[in-house]
Amino acid sequence: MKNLAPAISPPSGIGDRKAGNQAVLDWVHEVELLAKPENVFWCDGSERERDYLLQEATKQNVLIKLNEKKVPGSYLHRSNPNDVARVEQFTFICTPTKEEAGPTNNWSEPADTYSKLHGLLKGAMTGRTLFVVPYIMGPPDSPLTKVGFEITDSIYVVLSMRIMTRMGAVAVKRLGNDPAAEWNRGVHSLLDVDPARRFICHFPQDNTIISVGSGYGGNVLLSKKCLALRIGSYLARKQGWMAEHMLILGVESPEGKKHYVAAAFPSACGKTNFAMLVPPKHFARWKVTTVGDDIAWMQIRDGRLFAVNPENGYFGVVPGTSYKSNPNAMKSIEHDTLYTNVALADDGDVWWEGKDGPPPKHAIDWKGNDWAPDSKEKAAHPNSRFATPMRNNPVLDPHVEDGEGVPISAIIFGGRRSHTMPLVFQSFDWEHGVYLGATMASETTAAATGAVGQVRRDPMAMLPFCGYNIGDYFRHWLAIGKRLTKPPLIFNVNWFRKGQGGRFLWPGFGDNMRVLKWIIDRCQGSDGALKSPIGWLPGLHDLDLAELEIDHKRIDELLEIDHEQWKKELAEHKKFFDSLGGVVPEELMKQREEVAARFAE
Ligand code: GTP
Ligand code: SPV
Ligand code: MN
Repeated sequence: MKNLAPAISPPSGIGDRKAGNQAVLDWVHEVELLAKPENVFWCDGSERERDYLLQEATKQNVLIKLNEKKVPGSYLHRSNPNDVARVEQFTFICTPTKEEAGPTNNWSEPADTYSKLHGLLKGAMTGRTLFVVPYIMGPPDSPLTKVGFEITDSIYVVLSMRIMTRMGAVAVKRLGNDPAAEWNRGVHSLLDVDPARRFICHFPQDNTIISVGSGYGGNVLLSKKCLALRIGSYLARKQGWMAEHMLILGVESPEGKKHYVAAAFPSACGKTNFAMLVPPKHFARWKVTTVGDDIAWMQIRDGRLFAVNPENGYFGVVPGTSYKSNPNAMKSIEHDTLYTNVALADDGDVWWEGKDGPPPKHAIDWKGNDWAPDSKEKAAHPNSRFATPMRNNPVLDPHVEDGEGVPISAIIFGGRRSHTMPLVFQSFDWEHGVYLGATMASETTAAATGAVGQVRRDPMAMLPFCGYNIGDYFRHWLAIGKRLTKPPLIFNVNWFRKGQGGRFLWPGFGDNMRVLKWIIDRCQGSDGALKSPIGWLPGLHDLDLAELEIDHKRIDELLEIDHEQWKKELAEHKKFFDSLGGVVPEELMKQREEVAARFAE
């Protein structure tokens, strides 16, 4: 077996024991006794430590240094070809009862699961280094911020966590010495990267995550989907806040009026792109800024929702990213970026499908094989990713570090739907908006292993990330609404509707500004909307389509509500609710009947 992570012996002053909290020290010691690493390395987040780890990772061929002139400070990692995306079938919520995990999660009994995982971790780090990564999720002074410690035997995970979280001394300081302080325990081991021994397990009651057998993204950066969403959503319900799979963006009008919106789209459905949107020429005096591109933690203050981005970097989809589609992402990933599973050009630059310019004549593909433009295989994996610090983003919002968060004017749901769903519509009220979120669906993507392009219900884009019973999650949304005196307006969008011939009807990307503008108009009290059975829709003249070459027929198609298709859609909503086995709140069942009744009017 290939040695996945040989032990390293850092020079003195690097990797020394740092955490003062006895509870953390005891836990690390326990894992150490179990996994039997060659040595233990405490990360402090310093530049010296980064330089040392990069040097080691390159030496071990875990990372390849890219051309310093073309992509300064950047590296390429290739994951095992059997390990390129999240694995929902191997992801478990381990609550005392199956009911607590609910009908949408894989459940596994906690005691049995601990025992199985401890068996797998026994001696698993022999000859390897055990890294302890202290980190916080959220701005350092935010009341929402959470402390986590991730133990890992992957140097790639450590270097990714440096980008994706606020890592090192800041976390040790925030935790303090109180043995009863709340902090998340995360244990990750590559084992031998065998799908048969790949388990991503969450123990919400213990604030614990154990992930084994994978080295890829959302499976192993335990801060992200595991803590910030699955454990986060569990804590959020208990503590009265919200943890959501949402981007957060700021949008400022030429008059200087600024709004923030949060949007939940499923994986690989456009969050990063929307969060970094560059308005078209006609909107040149509008400014869009990014607070977050994947996760929003929201709390109630003065009857309003305020959101923070718990992350410190972006773990974004690479293919399709270009100066045309997302110039701000391109500028962000020009330097100090960790690429996973893209192609390596002969000049040490990176390449992927959809990048600007012609493909290189020869490259090494994501699997490490020779590649040429006429190759049948893709050069970059469809779920290849960049990890880049959010500070690289030229349109980073100035309030991204505000601990109290930014006030949210609108919540947007959306997914990939070839038909049925119009470009945009607005819910009648919060409860109806929760129904839109609860019944949303999307065609599956390469972000998770399994078939691609199949419509599945994905409530609030949280199907793979809700750490407890989805019925209780819906109830939590309804309860939050009751506490809000100035609730955000709720919308639904679909950039992906297709016309005859299977082409996207809407240009998308920067032109999504036109939809955003209507949403902002509505937040400011505009009455430019038409009532329909599914909600408020913009009339043809309510959308600013100036300088867009699109004929009115196409806009009609984009906004069309086809009664036959909606009959099927509503039947699907019923089927979905029924499949959840009685956990869906009465209010949402009633919402469905009301939509059906409006169609019958
Ligand atoms: P995760 O990181 O997996 O949560 O994905 P995400 O929701 O951030 O999606 P992202 O913005 O990375 O976009 C995923 C894919 O959708 C990319 O290939 C984009 O090019 C494509 N995409 C994004 N926005 C649009 C759009 O407005 N129209 C079209 N047609 N494609 C889009
Ligand atoms: C997603 O799948 O929604 C992602 C990528 O953001 S991962 O971090 O791998 O989950
Ligand atoms: Mn995501």
